Amino acid sequence: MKFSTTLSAFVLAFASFAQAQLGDKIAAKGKANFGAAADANTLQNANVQRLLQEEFSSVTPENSMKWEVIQPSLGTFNFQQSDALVDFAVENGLDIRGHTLVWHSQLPAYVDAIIDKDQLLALMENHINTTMSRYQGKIFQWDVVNEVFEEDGSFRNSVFFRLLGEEFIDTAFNIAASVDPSSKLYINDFNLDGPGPKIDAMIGLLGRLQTRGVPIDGVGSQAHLILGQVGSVGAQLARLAETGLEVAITELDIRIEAPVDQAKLIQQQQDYQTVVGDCIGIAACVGVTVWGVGDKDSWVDATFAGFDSPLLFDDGFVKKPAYAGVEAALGASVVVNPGSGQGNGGDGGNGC
Ligand code: 9MR
Repeated sequence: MKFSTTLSAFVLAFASFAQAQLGDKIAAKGKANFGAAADANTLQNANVQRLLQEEFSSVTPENSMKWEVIQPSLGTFNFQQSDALVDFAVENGLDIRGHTLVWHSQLPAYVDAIIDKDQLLALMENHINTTMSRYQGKIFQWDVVNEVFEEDGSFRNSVFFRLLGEEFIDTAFNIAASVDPSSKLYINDFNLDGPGPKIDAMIGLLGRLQTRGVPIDGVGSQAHLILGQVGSVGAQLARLAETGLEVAITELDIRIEAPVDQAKLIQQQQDYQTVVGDCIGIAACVGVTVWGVGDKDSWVDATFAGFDSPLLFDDGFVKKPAYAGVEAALGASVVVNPGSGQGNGGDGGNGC
């Protein structure tokens, strides 16, 4: 009896030692995190909890720290969902990326309706203060402002920009830095994956913020990508890194146009290897977060008709070939047969 208990303990210990842990592997490359988005809703699934524990080193609240959830009506704060995520992360030793404090979307109507500059400033200050202080010292990176640019590089016509101009960004970072100096403060955006006016505008802004001494630490490239269209990601990440700030891939997914077949899944494996490899190859790139654990829970299904299967684990939370692509990029082993989805000498593709 005692022997078998000891044996099972050994087998368990060995099994967990042998498990591929993306967080550990990226740490061995000198990076901070390999994370995934989750929230109380997706955490209800035991597979999501297990994979976060086994594979990832950080978690981003997919929705629970957004303004409409935290402060749905003026002065009424609700931290129930974000607390659940933070508690899970703390219990399981996961770092947390805070997302997001000042964003035009998922913003209650009472904020959008403001027309007085001072009222908006006071509200922003109170929202950032209240939210950040609750989790002070627990959030290693915060997306302080999110998605400030239109595709043509002009500032988005949010209530923040309308009333305060570009300076709303300075103000948000200054407040954030005063609340939690231990957290790295980020600006985050999508479609920074290819050359064009949007990334040019971002790089211009980052230069001005630095010149003005704004306490910004990093820029997040969300990287919501399309199968076969990842070739320019590395060069653009390198341009962001040239600003001297740290960079991170913050919301990675690579969506596939239906019908999904094996050839497309293998292309996706190569695309994941390319993109994660891009971060590994850039010293200032500190980590990668994928926007969800399993395909089943991804925003892609609900948002892009005809697109599917963007993540590392399938609808049944089984590893996809994409997982082996990430492992290969993390240098765990070499992909000797990119067609098999498990030709990495490790445990990629074994479905656990
Ligand atoms: O994944 C999020 C989805 O559940 C929400 O419905 C959506 C609402 O805007 O936001 C999604 O997350 C977004 C993130 O917060 C910011 N970058 C784009 C992400 C995908 O839309």
